[in-house]
Amino acid sequence: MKIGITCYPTYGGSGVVATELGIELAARGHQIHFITSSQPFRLTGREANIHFHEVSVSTYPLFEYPPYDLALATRMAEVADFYSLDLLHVHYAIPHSVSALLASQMIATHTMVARRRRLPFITTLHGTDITLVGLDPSYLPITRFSIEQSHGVTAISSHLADRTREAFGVTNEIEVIRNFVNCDLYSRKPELVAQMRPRFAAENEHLFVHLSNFRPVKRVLDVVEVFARVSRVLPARLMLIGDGPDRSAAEQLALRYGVQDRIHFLGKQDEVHDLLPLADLMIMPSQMESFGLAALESMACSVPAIATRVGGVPELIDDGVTGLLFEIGDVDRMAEAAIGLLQDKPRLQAMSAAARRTAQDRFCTTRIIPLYEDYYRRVLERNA
Ligand code: GMT
Repeated sequence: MKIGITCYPTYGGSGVVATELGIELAARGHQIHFITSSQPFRLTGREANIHFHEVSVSTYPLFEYPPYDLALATRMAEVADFYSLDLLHVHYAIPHSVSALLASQMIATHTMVARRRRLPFITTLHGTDITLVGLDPSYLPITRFSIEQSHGVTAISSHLADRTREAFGVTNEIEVIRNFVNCDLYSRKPELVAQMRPRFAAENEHLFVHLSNFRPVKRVLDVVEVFARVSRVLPARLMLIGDGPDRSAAEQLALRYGVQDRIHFLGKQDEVHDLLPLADLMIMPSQMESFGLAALESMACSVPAIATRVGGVPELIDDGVTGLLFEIGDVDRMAEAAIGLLQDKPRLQAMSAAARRTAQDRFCTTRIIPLYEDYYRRVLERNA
């Protein structure tokens, strides 16, 4: 198949999923065209079967807000026409599904009659496009409209599919295809851990990790709260991977607790699969997670997560078996549980192994990518 993929190419779970999906589909022989504002950060640009089309937005003094969504729609239609794409797959509804709808209509009414055809588009919902941004009154009607107009809609968890039906009254069928991880790339390789871990923690120290875009919804301050409490009892270090609006507040809090020297602020990192396996535990205390891709990536590396019981997280983490779940903001219990787990090595080992097994058995690319391929075929058949 020839597939056009659009996503936010910068840091963020939806961009990661879209890029990894494109890479996996290309490896299976599909022709993939990324149509995005810049090259997705996990792409090297050297992958076979992958093409990248940059969307450039020309400015004009009159434009207070350059119309990216229109430039995107135009580029989508051009690429679809030139390369005879079979379908468009957009990740994150706002504004991508609106642009895809326009592109689809442009192709259906092509000025050259012979080139008029159907161009189905699929929208994958990731979370904040529904739970935060999508519910904003200025975006809700158009988000609902573009979801309803999509030829296919997928959501990354049952929770998100339910939320979309409830909050938007969407009647379209929503296919649940959960997030996935490449279990070969994301795995604990003992030689690499032995070589790299000493850079972040001494032998007697426990190592925590957190990975996010440091937006308020991630509650990065709770990560520092938990870590400060654990540090009073056990020798420990923390790797904070990512960057965003709450980074300086996290730095200030670390200073207040006097744990700043025990925290590695690593900023945005491309090779997180090398860093995650170094840790003993991940902390993901989010206010909301429609899935929690960061926790899945860490579980695949045999690192269980201390997380919050929100959104789609319970669909990923089996509380007490593959990780531990808490109420939002309950940093005391999270710290207490982390200390207990780190002091009980056999239990931690069992949980790490169970986390890895879950990633392998339920969320590996080998299991999830065929679900997308099958869904594409069904959408194409329906719209032949
Ligand atoms: O919250 C983020 O990290 C950004 C956001 C995005 O769309 O980039 O993430 C959402 O999509 C991820 C990938 O599907 C999910 O794993 C996250 O749970 C989801 N975030 C929220 O629902 C807050």
